[in-house]
Amino acid sequence: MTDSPIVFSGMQPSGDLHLGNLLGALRPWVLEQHLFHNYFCVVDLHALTVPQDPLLLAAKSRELVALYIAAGIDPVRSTLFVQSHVHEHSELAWILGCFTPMGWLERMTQYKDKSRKSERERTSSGLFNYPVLMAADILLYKTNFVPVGEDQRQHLELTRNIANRFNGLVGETFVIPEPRIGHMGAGAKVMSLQEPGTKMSKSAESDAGLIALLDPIDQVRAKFRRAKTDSGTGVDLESPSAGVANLLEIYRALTGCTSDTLRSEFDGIGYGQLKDKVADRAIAAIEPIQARYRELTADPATLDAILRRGADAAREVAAETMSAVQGRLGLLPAAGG
Ligand code: AQP
Repeated sequence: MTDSPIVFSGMQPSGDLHLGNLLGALRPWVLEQHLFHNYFCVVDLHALTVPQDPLLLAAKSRELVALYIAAGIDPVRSTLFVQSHVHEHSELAWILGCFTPMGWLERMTQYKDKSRKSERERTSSGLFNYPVLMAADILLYKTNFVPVGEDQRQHLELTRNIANRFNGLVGETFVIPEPRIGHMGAGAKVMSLQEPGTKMSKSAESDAGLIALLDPIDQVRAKFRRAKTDSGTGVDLESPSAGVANLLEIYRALTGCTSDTLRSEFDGIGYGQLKDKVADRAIAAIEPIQARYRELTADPATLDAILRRGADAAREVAAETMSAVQGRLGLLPAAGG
């Protein structure tokens, strides 16, 4: 396994993990974890880019680790850890920031979208620098592949640009990572059930469009029943509205079915039936995760031990990369180091 390509990815403990996070990232991680040497991180420092309640942040960080495992991440095969437990993430982010032109960050659409939601005076510079921290996360582990949803493509490209710039200016240091997006079929961009023009997101103003992995099952069904479709009466696979197309994509991602199967199952059927079929599949995916999650959270000592082991393993590699970076830049090793 040590010679396997290296995978790094993470999620923010910034809210309720949802079907988009599952289909765009978590499930591909699980399905391919046997192929790679994996680092899966709870990126709590990223969550600080917008205001957080400290008690809630701590609770959500534990919840996220338990959900990773409940969804199928094997903590023996994969290194599971919390970003803030490995101080090299913040250190490398500072250094990479010194190699990142402002203009590159100003072009990031996620920053533009999120900063638009609050006044400029209140937008943190952390939100602006978020992609630099993400680059540090990835580059620390000599990562070859980064499995993420479509929304992270631009940040990934930036990571590659930063790494290439650093390598070009101070010497070959970083492995250039490749994005791994949508390679498991559909699911790379799950849209809100209420506003199918925007992605399903933890930070959405209302949770009506979001299927949280820990939503009560009757609520999951009710949310699918209320999903936006259009004023038509049945599924038209030739030109589905955004809401219908989203439901079909969710179904395709959940089942891995082909276009032919989609056609035979859905062409012409009523919207009520469509919603029920998608809800059934979503519930079949979510229910076992919820059951396993309940078992895991009943044993916090085991979760703590997994995180301690993960942080130790991550630190070892992160420290090695940092010392290579420091050497390149002429930063003196600490006395006795
Ligand atoms: N709607 C989505 N469809 C497919 N993939 C998605 N991802 C997020 N939303 C969708 C993928 O999930 C991973 C974790 O994302 P994150 O926690 O770093 O935050 P995010 O990408 O910003 O996701 P959210 O839910 O919108 O969180 P907030 O609102 O906190 O910013 C990533 O791989 C992402 O691509």
